[in-house]
Amino acid sequence: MDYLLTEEQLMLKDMVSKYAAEKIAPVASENERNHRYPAEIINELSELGMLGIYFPDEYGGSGMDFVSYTIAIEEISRHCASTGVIISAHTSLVCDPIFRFGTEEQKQKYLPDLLSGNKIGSFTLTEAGAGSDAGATQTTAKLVDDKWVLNGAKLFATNGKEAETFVLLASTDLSQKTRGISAFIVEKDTPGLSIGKLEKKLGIRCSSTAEIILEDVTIPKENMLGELNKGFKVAMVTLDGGRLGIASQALGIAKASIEDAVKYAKERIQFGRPIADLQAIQWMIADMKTEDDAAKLLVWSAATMKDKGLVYSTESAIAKLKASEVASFCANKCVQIHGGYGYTEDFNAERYLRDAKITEIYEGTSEVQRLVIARAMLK
Ligand code: COS
Repeated sequence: MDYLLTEEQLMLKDMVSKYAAEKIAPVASENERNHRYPAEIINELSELGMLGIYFPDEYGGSGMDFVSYTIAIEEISRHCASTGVIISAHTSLVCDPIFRFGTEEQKQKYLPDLLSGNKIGSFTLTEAGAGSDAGATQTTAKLVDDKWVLNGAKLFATNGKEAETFVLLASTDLSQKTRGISAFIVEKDTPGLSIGKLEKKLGIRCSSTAEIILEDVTIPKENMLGELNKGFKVAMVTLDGGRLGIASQALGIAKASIEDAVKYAKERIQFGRPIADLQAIQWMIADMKTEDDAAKLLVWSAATMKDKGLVYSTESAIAKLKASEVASFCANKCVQIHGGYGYTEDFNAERYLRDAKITEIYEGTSEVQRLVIARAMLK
């Protein structure tokens, strides 16, 4: 399907794929087992311009398109899905809303450090009682002496431990639910902001997932991102892009599952011949490839819509729904083809399965994606 890509996109794909195979693959499993944030890899990917792929040069971005971004996330996630989500959350959920909704001053102040990878970003929407129902946000922001004072606790913030810049959603009018939420840019060293519980997770263990506690966190009035009480839309538009980042991460996991399954099927001898000769295995591999190609077309199509400036909320939900379910399907088959060995840490298959599951949950569960798609169909 690479025939759909431009020369520039193909060059990027080649560069990232070689980097990931040489530098990420050898350390991915050990890092994951030790819950180790891949700081060195993130630094090197920053130097390669991978933390600001689709933003203009004037703010320090790499000036490529969004399709290129999806390709890079896929190639990185092919070897380490944790690294994929670290970059995706930073790019899609922090750099993107600042670029799209920020004032010129905010862009000048925050984007160069974020796009160059000098600083890592974290997006904090979720709370204990506001998961799929993101509008139930209870964290508050009150204007006191012309400054915003934030109080509450956010949950499951990807990059929460390493981030220096947060894009944070808080209620500026609790009675208005989704129409009373505003977005803010908050710096890590602001007094009153602390990192709470760090989650212990089934997979993507190199990326931190943190609770962010806000106790009278006082920030300048100009740190509101976008308009007062329009933050829910900032979050939803941001998640439209973020969901394509996760869909691309899912494509990476699916690709890893297919490549490892094919390799193992050719090597593993049972009944006197490679198991690749068995139709049961062949059909699994055929189904994996077919599903993966379908998912990739959906992701690239929605990414192209974003590049063209079209509204792509429904297409993003469709792509994320399909790609995440395909990642789980492929990872599950990869374990199955590996048999008993697939259930051990001697092979990467078990990691792919653990990593795949979260793509069906974060940045909107598969049920939320179906809700978004159904609402668009039935309105
Ligand atoms: N783009 C622009 N605006 C959007 C939008 C989008 N993709 N989706 C919703 N909106 C707008 C709606 O048009 C509506 O606007 P008005 O106030 O002008 O009527 C407003 O946002 C509220 O939308 P809606 O009524 O659909 O809100 P709901 O409370 O029903 O929530 C879902 C909708 C469930 C889709 C939303 O809460 C959601 O995406 N939940 C999952 C959150 C998530 O992904 N969390 C992951 C954590 S982030 S890492």
